[in-house]
Amino acid sequence: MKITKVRAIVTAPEGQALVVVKVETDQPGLYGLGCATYTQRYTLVAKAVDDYLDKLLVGRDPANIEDIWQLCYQNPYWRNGPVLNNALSGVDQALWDIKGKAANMPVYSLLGGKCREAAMVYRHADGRDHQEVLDNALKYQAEGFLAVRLQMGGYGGRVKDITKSNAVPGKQGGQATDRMRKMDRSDTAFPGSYYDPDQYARSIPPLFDYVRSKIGFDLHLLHDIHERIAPIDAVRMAKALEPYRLFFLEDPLPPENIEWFRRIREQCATPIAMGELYNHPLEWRSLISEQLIDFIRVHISQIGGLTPARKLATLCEVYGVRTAWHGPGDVSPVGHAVNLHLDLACHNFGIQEVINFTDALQEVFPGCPEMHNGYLWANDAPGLGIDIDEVAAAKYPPKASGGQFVDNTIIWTQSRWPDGTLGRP
Ligand code: GCO
Ligand code: MG
Repeated sequence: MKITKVRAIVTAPEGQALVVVKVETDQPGLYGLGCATYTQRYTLVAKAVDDYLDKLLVGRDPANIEDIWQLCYQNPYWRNGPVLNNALSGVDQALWDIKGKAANMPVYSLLGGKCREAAMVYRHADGRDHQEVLDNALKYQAEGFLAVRLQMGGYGGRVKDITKSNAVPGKQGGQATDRMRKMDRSDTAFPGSYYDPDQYARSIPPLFDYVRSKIGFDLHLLHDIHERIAPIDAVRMAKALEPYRLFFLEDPLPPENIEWFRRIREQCATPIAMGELYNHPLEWRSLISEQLIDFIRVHISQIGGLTPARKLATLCEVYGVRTAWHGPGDVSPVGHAVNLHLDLACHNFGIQEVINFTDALQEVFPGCPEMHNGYLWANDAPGLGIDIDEVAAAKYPPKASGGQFVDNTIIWTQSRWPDGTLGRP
């Protein structure tokens, strides 16, 4: 069998640009799909696939997944950057899809078979105040979900819709604090998404206290710090949240401050989930081998696909770390299917983040995983079990403004403190 074509398909059924790689073969009707979504720089990933990986791979045998992975990884000499890792992931996942179709087996079977029926997922409840967050969490609980992530203020807290014209600190904004109001001069402000790290850090433990006091401990609760506070404040927050028994606290520290995880561990037993920003194996190696985190949460296409993710899951299993693969809207349904195949096959699965597979997503990607009573179920079709309708995909081209973009610029990652300093998004 030979590879005849490798190409990128870009589509944005829900506004966010998704990149999917299609690897075609010389066998009639046999092709594979892989997720290569790096939504913030999607055109660059598509270029890397179309201009380099196609030429590198045409004529090779798609059965040799490991060799092709190593080849794509080291061929550019410099490696582990987000653009090339995503391009590589698209090819890698497509090769697993092809192998499954050729063997007439779902990918979870190739990985050793199911060790659970379905994967427990969590949903995101946000709000401007305690009651709004609680109401949204209760809605998910009523729909049968077993785990809910609570966000209020700062990242995910419905501060306001950000556009270029209103992206200045707002006196009226729900988030406005005295500190912000003092700096509120729209004529001089840098555009951005403003938040007050101190106010945000103080607001989260009382939120969990309120929600736990109303619903008890049956529902699993989670929170994402999104690296928005100083390292010592992350230590304080993890410690303050300990009594509320979080399923996990996510992204307390940016990749630049990895050494601080030890400080969190020394202080408390709040479970830590980490990794959506990681690209390089050295970012996770010591966190796992020294048991400084509880859940690995990488964005599988950012680390180069299913092949490295499967090895990473095994490394985690040895050290008692569980998986919680990143599953936001900027993972394509093909990527969500890959997450799920690993969830079903890895004994050390923890929990899965997932999105609503809307009508538009299902129209473009027939075969999306299905959600029932808080669990995500895979179909039993060979390969990844998901397809792309390219005619439908072409109906949803990414736009320069829409989704996260305003004039081809992303505002939400320009997060700023009250005095205008750029913080971490
Ligand atoms: C999450 C995330 C995401 C990221 C997004 C970046 O935990 O789901 O933090 O929502 O912000 O994927 O593009
Ligand atoms: Mg996150």
